[in-house]
Amino acid sequence: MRQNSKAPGHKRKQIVVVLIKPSKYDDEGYVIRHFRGVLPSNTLACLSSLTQDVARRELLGRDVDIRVEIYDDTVQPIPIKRILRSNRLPFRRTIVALAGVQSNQFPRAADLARKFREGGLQVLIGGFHVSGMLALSPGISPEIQELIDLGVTVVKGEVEETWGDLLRDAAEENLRPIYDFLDQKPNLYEQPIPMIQREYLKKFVISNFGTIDCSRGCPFNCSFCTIINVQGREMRVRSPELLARTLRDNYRLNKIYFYFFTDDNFARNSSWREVFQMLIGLREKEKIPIQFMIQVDTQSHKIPDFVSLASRAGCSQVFIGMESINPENLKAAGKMQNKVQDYRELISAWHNAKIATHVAYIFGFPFDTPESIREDVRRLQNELGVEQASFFMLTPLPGSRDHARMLQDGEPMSPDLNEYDSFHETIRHPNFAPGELQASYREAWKNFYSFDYMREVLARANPENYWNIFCDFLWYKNSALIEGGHPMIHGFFRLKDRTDRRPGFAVESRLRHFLKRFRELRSLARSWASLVLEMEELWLQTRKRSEAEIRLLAEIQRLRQEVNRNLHSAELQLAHARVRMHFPELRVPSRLALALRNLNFRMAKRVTYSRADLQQFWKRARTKTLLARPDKVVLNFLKDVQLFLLFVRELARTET
Ligand code: B12
Ligand code: SF4
Repeated sequence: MRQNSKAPGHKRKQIVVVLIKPSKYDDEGYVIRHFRGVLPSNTLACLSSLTQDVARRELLGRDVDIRVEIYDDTVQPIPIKRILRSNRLPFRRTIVALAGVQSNQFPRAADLARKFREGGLQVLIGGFHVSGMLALSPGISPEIQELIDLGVTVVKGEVEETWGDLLRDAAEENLRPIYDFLDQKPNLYEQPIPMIQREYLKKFVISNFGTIDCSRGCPFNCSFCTIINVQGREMRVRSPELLARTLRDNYRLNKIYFYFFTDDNFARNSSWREVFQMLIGLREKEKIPIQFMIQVDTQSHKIPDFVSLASRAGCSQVFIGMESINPENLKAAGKMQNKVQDYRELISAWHNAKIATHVAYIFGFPFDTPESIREDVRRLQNELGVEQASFFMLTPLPGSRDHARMLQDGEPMSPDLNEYDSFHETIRHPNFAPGELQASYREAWKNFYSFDYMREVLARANPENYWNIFCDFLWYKNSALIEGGHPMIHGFFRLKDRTDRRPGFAVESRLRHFLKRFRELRSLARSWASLVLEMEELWLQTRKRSEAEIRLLAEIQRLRQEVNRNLHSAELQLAHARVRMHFPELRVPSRLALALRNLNFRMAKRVTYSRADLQQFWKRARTKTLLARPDKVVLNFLKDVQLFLLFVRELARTET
């Protein structure tokens, strides 16, 4: 965006702020990027709003135009050459800000930083890796020092109150190697709210979906947590009025009404009541159909009115920091607020409010074993009945007490930060052989998201939530079991840029790369086909039926019984002949013609149940190809296509 004021007589200065959210590398050194992502970056939205605010307030002077460009490496290639070229004009300065860089994204961010520095651009890096690492580790760690030596500016902490100063230093080409704002935590109350750009959202599966952090910090003290050491244990909140204004604008301008409020613990946001009441007002008075999910702790249900107001305010799902069912593990992690004996009451409280529960669950705590992991998954399903679980492997994340202690004690940890994504083994666990934790972790995903359990969850789902949960299942199964990664990292349809490979991995020849990709895509197509059929069956067995459909089916059933009771076989034959007479244009065997006429009628019945008989037919047809009757093959194929189209139509109708 640009400022309007013009200083006559001389060329206006331009500052281009390029905000880049780096991705990470996969195990083969390719950047993890998808054709469509699932969750847009809140940090990009946040820094973009802050930059626009600096421009609006003319903090760099009246004769400076500020333009902001955002790039998300997880869903688009970074046009490095174009960005480098944009800095060549004498009146323009391009500043690259590597945004919200987590530890697992640091190696990728460092490679991007190197390329921009080689091209002479000013580069800044911020986010949880540098902030967490510098907050708890003594001195500057080697990977951060390496960037500083390259001339990259490292920013520790949050910048709501200082972004203008940083941009001014950059505009004057006077950036310092390190800025430390950790002890100057900004008051968020009146700060600009993260604003999502419509164009950016088009790169995501759901384009009416936004992220906003309504508060920062958490009062608890878990040993694996980085948040408390970067954003602090004292809560800071955003103004509910400003939030309301943004939500209204997002709805009116961009039709965004589904949110992930990214607060680490919304239950400890001291303004939760005001925020919920504001949301209730938007829903009930202004008819803005806001829906959202929040992250809460395991004591949240005990806060008077919290659950009931969340429900009225449009909460459809809570992400609960459960982490473990074993009290010994919770004690070891300092997660004293989690009381296993309260878990059932916690889950029922949210269920009674018709809000789906999604638990965060960590494997790799000291008392875990391969068998205990299996048992935990069973208990999550059978005893607690949670709709969803996200599994993580315990990882000493830089910025956490666990990491600082292990560093100090010289305990072995993976030297590759790219693996600090919570689905790689980064530490040795005495109860697991190397690779065994990884195998148990994978098995947990498979067991939890089994067909039978998903069916059980969907069969009892609140109809308003049915498609949210259904789509989550699709997303989770695709990410964890087909892509072999984590749903919070993987989107849909993996892209691989042959030439953009992690240093240390050779760039393959075109032919080799093409053949490899071909094999990968072939196996992906197979996995996708079986996933889609599984999901179609899940839908058939659990879909919510409308009153009208239930009445229609009952009526059909009644008619059938009446016909069977009252018509002689001769009369039935006559009826069949009449059908043939009414459709003379069809020159196909009469049996097939009749079957085709009946298709819609039969579909109504079949849709209600399952495609198990079709599955059986295709299985038999595959093994005894020559015995399969061609008319049945055609008919069943048509039925399958029709079912599939119905399924896709229903899926496409879901807006969130
Ligand atoms: C929401 C969230 C997610 C969402 C992401 C949604 C989204 N894309 O926005 C989801 C669920 C997808 C997710 C996934 C993961 N997450 Co996450 N996530 C968060 C959470 C809770 C909030 C993020 C947020 O919105 N913060 C608000 C923004 C504005 O804060 P910020 O990014 O820190 O930016 C501020 C400053 O750091 C600074 N800043 C940031 N960048 C820059 C750059 C420059 C140049 C400057 C000057 C300043 C600056 O300015 C900003 C404004 O003050 C954070 C914890 C937290 N409280 O931040 C964890 C957190 C960032 N996630 C974490 C992790 C580990 C992950 C996963 C690897 C885990 C996993 N397997 O799920 C994946 C990685 C996926 C990915 N590609 O991002 C860790 C990172 C720790 C670390 N040391 O790396 C955190 C800190 C939580 C934790 N467990 O400790 N996450
Ligand atoms: S409850 Fe969650 S956010 Fe709070 S300290 Fe524990 S892990 Fe961190």
